[in-house]
Amino acid sequence: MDLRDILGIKYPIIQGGMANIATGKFASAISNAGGLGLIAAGGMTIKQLRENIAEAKSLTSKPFGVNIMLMHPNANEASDVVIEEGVKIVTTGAGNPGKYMVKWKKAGIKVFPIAPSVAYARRMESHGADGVIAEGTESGGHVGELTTMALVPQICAAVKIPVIAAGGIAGGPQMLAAFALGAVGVQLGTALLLAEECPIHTNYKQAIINAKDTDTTVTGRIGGVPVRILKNKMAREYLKREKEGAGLEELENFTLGSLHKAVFDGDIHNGSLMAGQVAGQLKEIRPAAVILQELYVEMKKSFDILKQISIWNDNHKE
Ligand code: TUI
Repeated sequence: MDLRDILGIKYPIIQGGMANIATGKFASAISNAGGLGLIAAGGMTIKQLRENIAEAKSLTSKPFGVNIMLMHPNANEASDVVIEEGVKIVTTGAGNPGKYMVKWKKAGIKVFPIAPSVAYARRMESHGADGVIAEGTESGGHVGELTTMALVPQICAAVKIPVIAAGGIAGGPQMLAAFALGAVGVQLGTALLLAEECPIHTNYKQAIINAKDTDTTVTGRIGGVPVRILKNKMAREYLKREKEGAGLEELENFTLGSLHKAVFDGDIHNGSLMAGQVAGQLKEIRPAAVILQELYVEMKKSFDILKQISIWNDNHKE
């Protein structure tokens, strides 16, 4: 079960969905760099989704896919568009894609739902998913409860299909750890926000570069949808409203509008700067091809270093 063979890609790395960010141009840059690029249907109209798929087809001959954000109102229509446009790979997030699985499998689409728990991963396997993406709460954006460290091995033990690890992965040691936990590949989101090709506002990229390890927080754990973002004025305002008992709809509208402000206007104070806990370790804007290649090389180096530590020495004296 080598993800590179399953997907026809150079590195066992897939791009996170990233609604409002991952265009056809960006996805094709990731695919051309040797990973699996994904167009995020969330945040696009159906017309834009078709246009972005057409653009990706024109910009890469490598495999790419579409991520469908199931909480988005366009999800139903998007589930047909991927079939009509001959998309070969679909990942899903933020909900249960069960009702689409039969038609996707009939169309020959490989489906990788994002799973925040063991029960959900099992359900996806029984629906015929080709693999699951076990996404820990270290991730940016909409998150579950469990950490990658706890979630990945438990899902690996529960299902026979390939498991891809996500959340908290941006460097070689973390990618190596994902394989140690039983994953066959990794999904990167935050690390790819700093790709030269990533179309977010430069202020958003700079805010990630400036962030330290403790600079993310999760809004929506009490009254809304849990979303990990960089701490700023907007995050403080959201958490205050949430504590005061604001309703789900008010909070959701507040977040969605704010993502737009961050991505397009570069408003780092009022925008929702979705980012994972690895933001603190990211310091450079680099081409996607360099990010992916260096991650892969760094993972192999980490393995060599790991093999040299004395813990493997059975003759070690107490
Ligand atoms: O979906 C994500 N990450 C996202 S989506 C997003 S856009 C957004 N904007 C504002 C509010 C909310 C979302 C930004 N980041 N990751 C995958 C993910 N899926 N995380 C958690 C889940 C999930 C949660 C529950 C998957 C399935 C699920 O199942 C519920 C059920 O129906 O059983």
